[in-house]
Amino acid sequence: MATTSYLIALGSNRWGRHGPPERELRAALDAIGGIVHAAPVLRTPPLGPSRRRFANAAAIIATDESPPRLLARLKAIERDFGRRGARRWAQRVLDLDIILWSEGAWSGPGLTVPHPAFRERDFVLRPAVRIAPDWRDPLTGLSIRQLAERQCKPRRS
Ligand code: PH2
Ligand code: MG
Ligand code: MG
Repeated sequence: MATTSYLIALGSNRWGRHGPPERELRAALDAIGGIVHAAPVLRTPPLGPSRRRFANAAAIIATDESPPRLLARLKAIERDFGRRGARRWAQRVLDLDIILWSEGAWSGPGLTVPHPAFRERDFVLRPAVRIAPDWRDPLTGLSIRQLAERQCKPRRS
């Protein structure tokens, strides 16, 4: 039995060999394996320059892999699904991001856990709150439910 778990965010806004973005995400869950809980796929408006809407989902996976090992495997799955190039925020067949780890924080070359921007991203929090409302962000101490609620409220600038 794996002793650690991760919260993973999935995104797609391009067709790939499995079909439309929703299908790509479902196929990605099969490829990742070790799924404990998967959130239903949502359609979300693009944040940033891409004009196409995204399909987004989230999953809790159980694995003994370290964060860099898991990241390398997720990157290999992205490549296998046809993702090319590393242009930031370009359209993509598949984006797999590590959001949280049951063991807390991790920082190394090319990888920071918790994901540095997830607290402000509706397209991550909305699926995540469906499967992990009580998981606490180790940096702020806030649960995903609290982060999602905060995100819905109008903010003072
Ligand atoms: N991913 C991005 C940039 N913008 N917008 C939505 N709605 N969903 C995403 O997954 C997404 C995005 C960069 O990873
Ligand atoms: Mg991303
Ligand atoms: Mg990514």
